[in-house]
Amino acid sequence: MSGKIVLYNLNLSPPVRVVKTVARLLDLDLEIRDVDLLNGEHLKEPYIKLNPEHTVPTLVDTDGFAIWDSHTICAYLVDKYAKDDSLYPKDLQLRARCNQRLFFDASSLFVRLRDCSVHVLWKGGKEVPKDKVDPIYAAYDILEVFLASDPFLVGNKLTIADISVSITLGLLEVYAPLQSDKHPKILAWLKRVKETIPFFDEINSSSPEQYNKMIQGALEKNRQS
Ligand SMILES: N[C@@H](CCC(=O)N[C@@H](CS)C(=O)NCC(=O)O)C(=O)O
Repeated sequence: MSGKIVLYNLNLSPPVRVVKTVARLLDLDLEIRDVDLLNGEHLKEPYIKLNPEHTVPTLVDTDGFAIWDSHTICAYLVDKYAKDDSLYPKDLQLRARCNQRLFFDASSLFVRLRDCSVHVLWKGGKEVPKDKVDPIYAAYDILEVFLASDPFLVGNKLTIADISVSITLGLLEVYAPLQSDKHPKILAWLKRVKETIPFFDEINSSSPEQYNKMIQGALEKNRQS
């Protein structure tokens, strides 16, 4: 055991960057171990033994406890290491609302992003069809409602839900750019999240461009084949 909390990493991955952002807010010193997803390292031992779902991020705490899924990891880190509960409130109803937003990220936003990625990167898609882009815009409409009367996704304070959702949106925008006339609440909230986390861009800003390059390159190649 290294004595440090270990994070299994892929820089481009939104859920990994969510954990990195939360860990930095908590002042945690992580040992970063890259996982070579392109060459299938995540599908083999020893990684598959650590996390049978073979996803990144996986976190291993200093006592050897292993946990994965960014939402679960962030909740765990705040519960265990934060000085207070503001990032993941203990109040029953605030926590329920925070969980609802986290599950919205996991079950709606991230799934729609993965659908588009799989279509282009693994299924040879020559374009991203409307039936994959429309559900992203439908999710944005729901987010506009979540943000109708509060500055953050759970009331007036930043929580791990804001971090998860904002980072997923960074890549979703590659397929469905936000529009100032249709998504004013989301755009104002994104600005607020970035202002609240001074190092947000340091961890997250280069990935949407890199991801966009990868997707445009794959689309180009798929069109030629
Ligand atoms: N719900 C998970 C999603 C994690 C996920 O799907 N990560 C992708 C990279 S962005 C991955 O590891 N894919 C490899 C695989 O599913 O085999 C989380 O929030 O951590």
